[in-house]
Amino acid sequence: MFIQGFYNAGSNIQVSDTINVKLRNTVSPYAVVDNSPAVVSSSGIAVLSFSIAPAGTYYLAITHRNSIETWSSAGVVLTSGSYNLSTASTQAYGSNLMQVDTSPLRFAVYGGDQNQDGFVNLTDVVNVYNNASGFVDGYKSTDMNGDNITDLTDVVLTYNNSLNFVSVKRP
Ligand SMILES: [Ca+2]
Ligand SMILES: [Ca+2]
Ligand SMILES: [Ca+2]
Repeated sequence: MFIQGFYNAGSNIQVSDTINVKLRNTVSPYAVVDNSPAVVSSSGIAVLSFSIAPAGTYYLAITHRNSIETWSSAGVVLTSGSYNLSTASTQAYGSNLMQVDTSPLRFAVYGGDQNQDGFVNLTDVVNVYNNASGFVDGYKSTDMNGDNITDLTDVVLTYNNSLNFVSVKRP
């Protein structure tokens, strides 16, 4: 998987960061069965470890500090070994991925959800803008491209996604 602002289409790699993946039942209310924190690498690989969930089929629900929560398009057989969220937008529920590269063709989870409420909207834009005004540095939820600085670049990404009403899509 790749993260919108963290991905560089020129170098074909991304800034590595921490994510979290929940296993959720495939029937309503899609209860959380297990959970795995992980680090997604610069090449988009995250190794997950689930010790609680029995064998079965589950949705994957992926979160990241400032990305839109993104679900797999359908249930995934837990023992299948891997799931690729980067090859097509349809890999995510509701096709909720954006294309970030043409060569190779790659899709990423949307950034911009600074406050992790499932929507990219004016609240996120204002929060990012406030930190950008102060040139806040370090590991922050307002840093949308992972360069450890919150500045206008991060505001623009958030603003653009808010214009497109980017939000969580889930069953
Ligand atoms: Ca490229
Ligand atoms: Ca938000
Ligand atoms: Ca930044």
